[in-house]
Amino acid sequence: MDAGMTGVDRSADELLSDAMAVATDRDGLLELLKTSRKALAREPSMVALPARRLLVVGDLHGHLGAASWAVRELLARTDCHLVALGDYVDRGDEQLPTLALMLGLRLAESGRVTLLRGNHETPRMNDGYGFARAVLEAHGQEALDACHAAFAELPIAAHRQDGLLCLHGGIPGGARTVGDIGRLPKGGREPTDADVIEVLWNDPEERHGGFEPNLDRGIGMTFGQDATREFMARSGLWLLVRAHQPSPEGAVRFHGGRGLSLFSHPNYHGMANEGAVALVGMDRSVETLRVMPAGRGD
Ligand SMILES: [Mn+2]
Repeated sequence: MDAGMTGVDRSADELLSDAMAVATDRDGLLELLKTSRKALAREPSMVALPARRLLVVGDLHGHLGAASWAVRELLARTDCHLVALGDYVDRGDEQLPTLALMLGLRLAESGRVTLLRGNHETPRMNDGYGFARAVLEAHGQEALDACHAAFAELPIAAHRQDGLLCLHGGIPGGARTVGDIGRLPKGGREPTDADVIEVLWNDPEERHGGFEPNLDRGIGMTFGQDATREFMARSGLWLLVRAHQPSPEGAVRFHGGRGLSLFSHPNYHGMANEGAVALVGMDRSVETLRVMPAGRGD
Protein backbone atom coordinates (compact mmCIF):
# COMPACT_ATOMS: atom_id res chain seq x y z
CA MET A 1 0.00 0.00 0.00
CA ASP A 2 2.63 2.52 1.07
CA ALA A 3 4.60 2.25 -2.15
CA GLY A 4 1.65 3.33 -4.25
CA MET A 5 0.50 6.05 -1.92
CA THR A 6 0.75 9.58 -3.22
CA GLY A 7 0.86 12.81 -1.24
CA VAL A 8 -2.77 13.41 -2.12
CA ASP A 9 -3.78 10.01 -0.77
CA ARG A 10 -1.86 10.61 2.40
CA SER A 11 -3.51 13.91 3.18
CA ALA A 12 -6.97 12.40 2.57
CA ASP A 13 -5.96 9.56 4.88
CA GLU A 14 -4.80 12.06 7.47
CA LEU A 15 -8.11 13.90 7.34
CA LEU A 16 -9.94 10.60 7.76
CA SER A 17 -7.83 9.43 10.70
CA ASP A 18 -8.16 12.86 12.35
CA ALA A 19 -11.94 12.65 11.94
CA MET A 20 -12.12 9.14 13.43
CA ALA A 21 -9.93 10.21 16.35
CA VAL A 22 -11.88 13.40 17.05
CA ALA A 23 -15.19 11.51 16.99
CA THR A 24 -14.06 9.54 20.06
CA ASP A 25 -12.38 12.45 21.86
CA ARG A 26 -14.85 14.76 23.58
CA ASP A 27 -12.47 17.69 23.99
CA GLY A 28 -11.23 17.42 20.42
CA LEU A 29 -14.79 17.25 19.14
CA LEU A 30 -15.85 20.30 21.16
CA GLU A 31 -12.86 22.21 19.79
CA LEU A 32 -13.66 21.22 16.18
CA LEU A 33 -17.31 22.22 16.62
CA LYS A 34 -16.41 25.56 18.21
CA THR A 35 -13.87 26.42 15.50
CA SER A 36 -16.34 25.35 12.81
CA ARG A 37 -19.18 27.36 14.32
CA LYS A 38 -17.05 30.50 14.32
CA ALA A 39 -15.90 29.95 10.74
CA LEU A 40 -19.45 29.21 9.52
CA ALA A 41 -20.82 32.27 11.36
CA ARG A 42 -18.76 34.44 8.99
CA GLU A 43 -20.64 33.04 5.97
CA PRO A 44 -23.92 34.56 4.75
CA SER A 45 -27.14 32.55 4.33
CA MET A 46 -26.35 32.21 0.64
CA VAL A 47 -22.70 31.66 -0.24
CA ALA A 48 -21.28 33.27 -3.39
CA LEU A 49 -19.38 30.41 -5.03
CA PRO A 50 -16.17 31.03 -6.97
CA ALA A 51 -16.16 30.82 -10.78
CA ARG A 52 -14.66 27.33 -10.68
CA ARG A 53 -15.67 23.78 -11.45
CA LEU A 54 -17.81 22.40 -8.62
CA LEU A 55 -17.84 18.97 -7.06
CA VAL A 56 -21.35 18.74 -5.58
CA VAL A 57 -22.10 16.12 -2.91
CA GLY A 58 -25.61 15.03 -1.91
CA ASP A 59 -26.93 13.37 1.27
CA LEU A 60 -24.28 11.45 3.26
CA HIS A 61 -26.30 10.43 6.35
CA GLY A 62 -23.36 9.04 8.26
CA HIS A 63 -21.79 7.06 5.41
CA LEU A 64 -18.12 7.60 6.18
CA GLY A 65 -16.99 5.61 3.13
CA ALA A 66 -18.91 7.90 0.79
CA ALA A 67 -17.64 11.02 2.58
CA SER A 68 -14.01 9.85 2.40
CA TRP A 69 -14.42 9.01 -1.27
CA ALA A 70 -15.66 12.57 -1.90
CA VAL A 71 -12.72 14.00 0.05
CA ARG A 72 -10.29 12.00 -2.10
CA GLU A 73 -11.99 13.21 -5.28
CA LEU A 74 -11.70 16.84 -4.16
CA LEU A 75 -8.04 16.56 -3.19
CA ALA A 76 -7.24 14.84 -6.51
CA ARG A 77 -8.99 17.60 -8.50
CA THR A 78 -7.17 20.78 -7.62
CA ASP A 79 -9.38 22.90 -9.92
CA CYS A 80 -12.57 22.03 -8.03
CA HIS A 81 -14.56 23.65 -5.23
CA LEU A 82 -16.67 21.23 -3.16
CA VAL A 83 -20.26 22.01 -2.25
CA ALA A 84 -21.97 19.55 0.11
CA LEU A 85 -25.76 19.86 0.17
CA GLY A 86 -26.33 18.81 3.80
CA ASP A 87 -27.71 15.78 5.69
CA TYR A 88 -24.33 14.68 7.04
CA VAL A 89 -25.89 12.90 10.02
CA ASP A 90 -28.85 10.73 11.13
CA ARG A 91 -29.53 7.13 10.22
CA GLY A 92 -26.01 6.00 9.19
CA ASP A 93 -23.56 3.94 11.21
CA GLU A 94 -20.77 6.52 11.39
CA GLN A 95 -22.50 9.84 11.93
CA LEU A 96 -19.96 11.60 14.14
CA PRO A 97 -16.88 10.62 12.08
CA THR A 98 -18.72 11.69 8.90
CA LEU A 99 -19.60 15.07 10.39
CA ALA A 100 -16.07 15.47 11.79
CA LEU A 101 -14.57 14.62 8.39
CA MET A 102 -16.66 17.20 6.54
CA LEU A 103 -16.01 19.91 9.15
CA GLY A 104 -12.32 19.01 9.21
CA LEU A 105 -12.16 19.18 5.42
CA ARG A 106 -13.78 22.59 5.45
CA LEU A 107 -11.16 23.88 7.90
CA ALA A 108 -8.22 22.20 6.14
CA GLU A 109 -9.27 23.31 2.66
CA SER A 110 -10.90 26.60 3.58
CA GLY A 111 -11.72 28.61 0.51
CA ARG A 112 -12.60 25.56 -1.57
CA VAL A 113 -15.25 23.84 0.52
CA THR A 114 -18.82 24.99 1.14
CA LEU A 115 -21.04 23.05 3.54
CA LEU A 116 -24.78 23.71 3.34
CA ARG A 117 -27.50 22.87 5.81
CA GLY A 118 -29.91 19.98 5.26
CA ASN A 119 -33.18 19.24 7.01
CA HIS A 120 -31.27 16.84 9.29
CA GLU A 121 -28.99 19.56 10.65
CA THR A 122 -31.72 20.40 13.15
CA PRO A 123 -32.43 19.25 16.76
CA ARG A 124 -35.90 17.92 16.05
CA MET A 125 -34.72 15.60 13.28
CA ASN A 126 -31.67 14.52 15.31
CA ASP A 127 -33.99 13.53 18.17
CA GLY A 128 -36.00 11.29 15.88
CA TYR A 129 -33.38 9.75 13.57
CA GLY A 130 -30.44 8.75 15.72
CA PHE A 131 -27.85 11.53 15.80
CA ALA A 132 -28.88 12.91 19.20
CA ARG A 133 -28.70 9.47 20.78
CA ALA A 134 -25.31 8.71 19.21
CA VAL A 135 -23.79 11.97 20.45
CA LEU A 136 -25.38 11.81 23.91
CA GLU A 137 -24.20 8.22 24.48
CA ALA A 138 -20.66 9.02 23.38
CA HIS A 139 -20.09 12.52 24.73
CA GLY A 140 -23.12 13.98 26.55
CA GLN A 141 -25.34 17.03 26.28
CA GLU A 142 -22.63 19.69 25.89
CA ALA A 143 -21.37 18.00 22.72
CA LEU A 144 -24.88 17.74 21.28
CA ASP A 145 -25.49 21.42 22.04
CA ALA A 146 -22.21 22.27 20.31
CA CYS A 147 -23.33 20.32 17.21
CA HIS A 148 -26.58 22.25 17.12
CA ALA A 149 -24.79 25.57 17.60
CA ALA A 150 -22.61 24.75 14.58
CA PHE A 151 -25.59 23.55 12.50
CA ALA A 152 -27.37 26.86 13.17
CA GLU A 153 -24.54 28.69 11.35
CA LEU A 154 -24.56 26.53 8.20
CA PRO A 155 -25.56 28.50 5.09
CA ILE A 156 -28.75 27.31 3.38
CA ALA A 157 -27.85 27.96 -0.27
CA ALA A 158 -24.95 28.63 -2.61
CA HIS A 159 -25.00 30.55 -5.88
CA ARG A 160 -22.49 30.60 -8.70
CA GLN A 161 -22.69 33.80 -10.71
CA ASP A 162 -23.03 32.11 -14.12
CA GLY A 163 -26.46 30.79 -13.06
CA LEU A 164 -26.13 27.81 -10.73
CA LEU A 165 -28.03 27.43 -7.46
CA CYS A 166 -27.33 24.72 -4.86
CA LEU A 167 -29.54 23.92 -1.85
CA HIS A 168 -30.76 20.86 0.03
CA GLY A 169 -34.49 20.59 -0.71
CA GLY A 170 -35.88 23.07 -3.15
CA ILE A 171 -36.93 26.55 -4.08
CA PRO A 172 -39.35 28.05 -1.53
CA GLY A 173 -42.77 29.41 -2.44
CA GLY A 174 -42.04 32.76 -0.81
CA ALA A 175 -39.00 33.55 -2.98
CA ARG A 176 -39.36 34.92 -6.50
CA THR A 177 -35.63 35.06 -7.21
CA VAL A 178 -32.21 33.93 -5.96
CA GLY A 179 -31.90 37.35 -4.35
CA ASP A 180 -34.92 36.58 -2.17
CA ILE A 181 -33.25 33.37 -0.94
CA GLY A 182 -30.14 35.40 -0.15
CA ARG A 183 -32.21 37.58 2.16
CA LEU A 184 -33.49 34.64 4.22
CA PRO A 185 -32.01 33.95 7.66
CA LYS A 186 -30.00 30.79 8.31
CA GLY A 187 -32.90 29.70 10.48
CA GLY A 188 -31.44 29.35 13.97
CA ARG A 189 -31.19 26.07 15.85
CA GLU A 190 -34.69 24.89 14.91
CA PRO A 191 -35.82 26.79 11.81
CA THR A 192 -39.23 28.43 12.08
CA ASP A 193 -39.10 30.69 9.01
CA ALA A 194 -41.46 29.09 6.48
CA ASP A 195 -39.17 29.78 3.51
CA VAL A 196 -36.10 28.39 5.28
CA ILE A 197 -38.06 25.25 6.13
CA GLU A 198 -39.05 24.97 2.46
CA VAL A 199 -35.44 25.39 1.26
CA LEU A 200 -34.50 22.45 3.51
CA TRP A 201 -37.55 20.25 2.79
CA ASN A 202 -39.16 20.89 -0.60
CA ASP A 203 -39.28 18.29 -3.36
CA PRO A 204 -39.76 18.73 -7.10
CA GLU A 205 -42.70 16.95 -8.67
CA GLU A 206 -43.07 16.10 -12.36
CA ARG A 207 -46.25 18.06 -12.94
CA HIS A 208 -47.08 21.49 -14.24
CA GLY A 209 -47.92 24.28 -11.88
CA GLY A 210 -46.45 25.75 -8.75
CA PHE A 211 -46.39 24.90 -5.06
CA GLU A 212 -48.58 22.38 -3.26
CA PRO A 213 -48.41 20.89 0.23
CA ASN A 214 -45.88 18.05 0.46
CA LEU A 215 -48.24 15.30 1.55
CA ASP A 216 -45.62 12.54 1.47
CA ARG A 217 -43.48 14.30 4.05
CA GLY A 218 -46.13 16.22 5.97
CA ILE A 219 -43.85 19.28 5.95
CA GLY A 220 -42.77 21.74 3.26
CA MET A 221 -44.12 21.89 -0.29
CA THR A 222 -43.67 20.27 -3.65
CA PHE A 223 -42.84 22.48 -6.61
CA GLY A 224 -43.92 21.82 -10.17
CA GLN A 225 -42.22 22.49 -13.50
CA ASP A 226 -43.70 25.96 -13.88
CA ALA A 227 -42.39 27.07 -10.49
CA THR A 228 -38.89 25.90 -11.45
CA ARG A 229 -38.96 27.41 -14.94
CA GLU A 230 -40.25 30.79 -13.76
CA PHE A 231 -37.94 31.05 -10.75
CA MET A 232 -34.91 30.13 -12.86
CA ALA A 233 -35.81 32.52 -15.68
CA ARG A 234 -36.28 35.43 -13.25
CA SER A 235 -32.94 34.61 -11.59
CA GLY A 236 -30.87 33.89 -14.70
CA LEU A 237 -30.24 30.30 -13.61
CA TRP A 238 -29.36 27.45 -15.95
CA LEU A 239 -29.15 24.70 -13.27
CA LEU A 240 -30.67 23.97 -9.86
CA VAL A 241 -28.79 21.30 -7.89
CA ARG A 242 -30.49 19.82 -4.82
CA ALA A 243 -30.34 16.60 -2.77
CA HIS A 244 -32.84 15.14 -0.27
CA GLN A 245 -34.21 12.17 -2.29
CA PRO A 246 -32.42 8.93 -3.19
CA SER A 247 -32.66 7.62 -6.75
CA PRO A 248 -31.47 4.37 -8.35
CA GLU A 249 -28.35 5.97 -9.88
CA GLY A 250 -27.85 8.63 -7.17
CA ALA A 251 -28.32 11.41 -9.72
CA VAL A 252 -31.43 12.27 -11.71
CA ARG A 253 -32.46 15.27 -13.77
CA PHE A 254 -35.93 16.78 -13.30
CA HIS A 255 -38.13 19.47 -14.82
CA GLY A 256 -36.82 19.14 -18.33
CA GLY A 257 -33.18 19.01 -17.26
CA ARG A 258 -33.27 22.31 -15.36
CA GLY A 259 -32.84 20.49 -12.05
CA LEU A 260 -30.48 17.80 -10.78
CA SER A 261 -31.13 15.70 -7.65
CA LEU A 262 -28.07 14.16 -5.99
CA PHE A 263 -27.83 11.53 -3.27
CA SER A 264 -24.37 10.31 -2.29
CA HIS A 265 -25.12 7.55 0.27
CA PRO A 266 -25.12 4.25 -1.65
CA ASN A 267 -27.44 1.43 -0.61
CA TYR A 268 -29.46 3.73 1.63
CA HIS A 269 -31.63 1.68 4.00
CA GLY A 270 -31.03 -1.36 1.79
CA MET A 271 -32.57 0.43 -1.22
CA ALA A 272 -29.74 -0.82 -3.46
CA ASN A 273 -29.38 2.70 -4.89
CA GLU A 274 -26.07 4.00 -6.13
CA GLY A 275 -24.54 7.14 -4.64
CA ALA A 276 -23.44 9.94 -6.95
CA VAL A 277 -21.77 13.33 -6.98
CA ALA A 278 -21.70 15.85 -9.83
CA LEU A 279 -18.95 17.87 -11.48
CA VAL A 280 -20.39 21.11 -12.84
CA GLY A 281 -18.04 23.05 -15.08
CA MET A 282 -17.97 26.72 -15.95
CA ASP A 283 -18.71 25.58 -19.53
CA ARG A 284 -22.06 24.24 -18.26
CA SER A 285 -20.89 20.64 -18.47
CA VAL A 286 -22.54 18.33 -15.93
CA GLU A 287 -20.81 15.02 -15.26
CA THR A 288 -22.03 12.62 -12.61
CA LEU A 289 -19.62 10.26 -10.84
CA ARG A 290 -20.60 7.10 -9.03
CA VAL A 291 -19.52 7.05 -5.39
CA MET A 292 -17.16 4.11 -4.86
CA PRO A 293 -16.38 3.68 -1.15
CA ALA A 294 -13.10 1.79 -0.64
CA GLY A 295 -13.38 -1.80 0.51
CA ARG A 296 -17.15 -1.93 0.56
CA GLY A 297 -19.56 -4.02 -1.43
CA ASP A 298 -22.07 -1.25 -1.79
MN1 LIG B 1 -32.90 15.58 3.45
